[in-house]
Amino acid sequence: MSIPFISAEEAAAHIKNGDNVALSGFTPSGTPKIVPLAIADMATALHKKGEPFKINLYTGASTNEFVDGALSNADAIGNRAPYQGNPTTRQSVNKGLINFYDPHLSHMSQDIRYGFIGDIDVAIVEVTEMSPSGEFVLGAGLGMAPTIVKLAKKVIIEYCSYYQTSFRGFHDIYMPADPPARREIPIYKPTDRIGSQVLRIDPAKIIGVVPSNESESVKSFTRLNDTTRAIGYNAAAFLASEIKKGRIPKQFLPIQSGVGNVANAALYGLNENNDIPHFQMFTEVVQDAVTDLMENGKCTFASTCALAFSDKTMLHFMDNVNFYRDKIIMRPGEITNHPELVRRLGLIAMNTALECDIYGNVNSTHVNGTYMMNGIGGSGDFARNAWLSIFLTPSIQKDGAISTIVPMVTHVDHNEHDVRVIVTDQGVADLRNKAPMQRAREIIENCVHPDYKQLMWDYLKICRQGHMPHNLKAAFAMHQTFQELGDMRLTDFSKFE
Ligand code: 0RQ
Repeated sequence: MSIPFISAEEAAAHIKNGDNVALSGFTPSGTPKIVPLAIADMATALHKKGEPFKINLYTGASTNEFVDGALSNADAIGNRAPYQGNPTTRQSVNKGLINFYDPHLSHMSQDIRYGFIGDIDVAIVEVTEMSPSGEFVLGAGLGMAPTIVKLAKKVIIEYCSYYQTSFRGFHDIYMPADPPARREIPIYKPTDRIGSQVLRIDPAKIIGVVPSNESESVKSFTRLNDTTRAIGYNAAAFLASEIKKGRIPKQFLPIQSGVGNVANAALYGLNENNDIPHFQMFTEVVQDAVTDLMENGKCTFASTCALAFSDKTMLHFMDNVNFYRDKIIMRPGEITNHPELVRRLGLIAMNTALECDIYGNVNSTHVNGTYMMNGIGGSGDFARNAWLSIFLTPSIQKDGAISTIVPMVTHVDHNEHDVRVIVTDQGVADLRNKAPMQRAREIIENCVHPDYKQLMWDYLKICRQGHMPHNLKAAFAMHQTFQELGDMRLTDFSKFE
């Protein structure tokens, strides 16, 4: 059966108002680009004619300007899940224009298979190679590709020819059976391969192939500064001391690290510490830092869902692709983030907090408990099940007007039962085997910025006695002071005595 080449506009015309549309890719690599742009243009044209048009958009994780950017600018997203990082989508989510559902990333594919999301009307998948028999080589990220092409009623292929070298061989495509038939996922070390190098799609479902020549367009990371460098240094020094104490095996354990500037900096910290042995990664995403770590031999292997490299690093990767062929495997997000594997492999998980409280609860998603930043992503998949769950954050934000360590977090993503270690630029709080008051002292002494230390002790003085002392009137006083006066340092706890 021959599959026709069609234009992005012809592909978009197959998508109807209210359709559930699922995309390949992850943060945002491997995400289709020009068909979503054409859908956005179609939405704008229909809105001008007074006709309603919104799709429900499901992806592996965050996307890019082509997808979340263009579609939210065109007011063309109704429901959205999971994880986004686009400023326009974020605004629309916070204005209530988009219904944003924020599940753990490992749940998303199975939620679709379990029927929790409804039928998938159209799947749009970016591929980099294809055969008429329906075998496709994916690109720089997988996300939910295997599940969505299996379940979607129709599939649109976006065929990307931007890359001059082949991704063939990097993918390990595997979909678990659903309960009651599910068995263990047979990965016992990060390098194990369990699936197929190609994605098979029923040709009868394919509407057509849209040619594209777009790069991933991942923006470059902010350069390391004193704060992020100190976080990386502290995390690495802590892990090195754990190896010395025999609480991490001396051959080390696989590393998981999240997205963003802070996670990128933590990897550089591991790179620079000579007491950290070379290591493997079992993670959902690799960022720019990993190419440096691989090229100097510090990181020997990475199992990931996506290569979230900036364009410059992606070109470097492609120029040196043969060096990386036996060092990287890309798998669906359902596998990279699977709690069974996180627990079995004994990952050291490093994710990022917006704020932490003095008892070890972590907010990674909602500023002031209200304003959605990006979403929980995979952090919860890893935090609960890792050998060590570490949360990283600068001790202050916005030039010191915000302390990221607060009396009570305004939203809980990771609770005190899952968070083992907190690392800031100030130091490390080891929360293991400590009661709440012991944790509070550890966090205040080691992690709080000097501008806020006395305020934290002041808070504890006005708390009611109990297992986890709090003063309910004052628990959010620092946040309220920031909202009213623009600086948490102006908080006065004495008025709550
Ligand atoms: O604001 O953009 O205006 O400068 O948040 O903060 O310090 O640059 O850190 O890029 O590492 O992102 C948690 C958002 C951190 C991210 C978060 C403001 C701050 C800045 C970004 P500006 P930084 P990063 C991986 C696994 C989800 C959980 C996770 C994230 C902006 O890492 O989304 O790790 N994590 N998931 O000023 C007000 C606070 C603030 C604050 C930071 N307390 N109050 N603003 N900011 N703390 C993801 C996947 O699984 C795909």
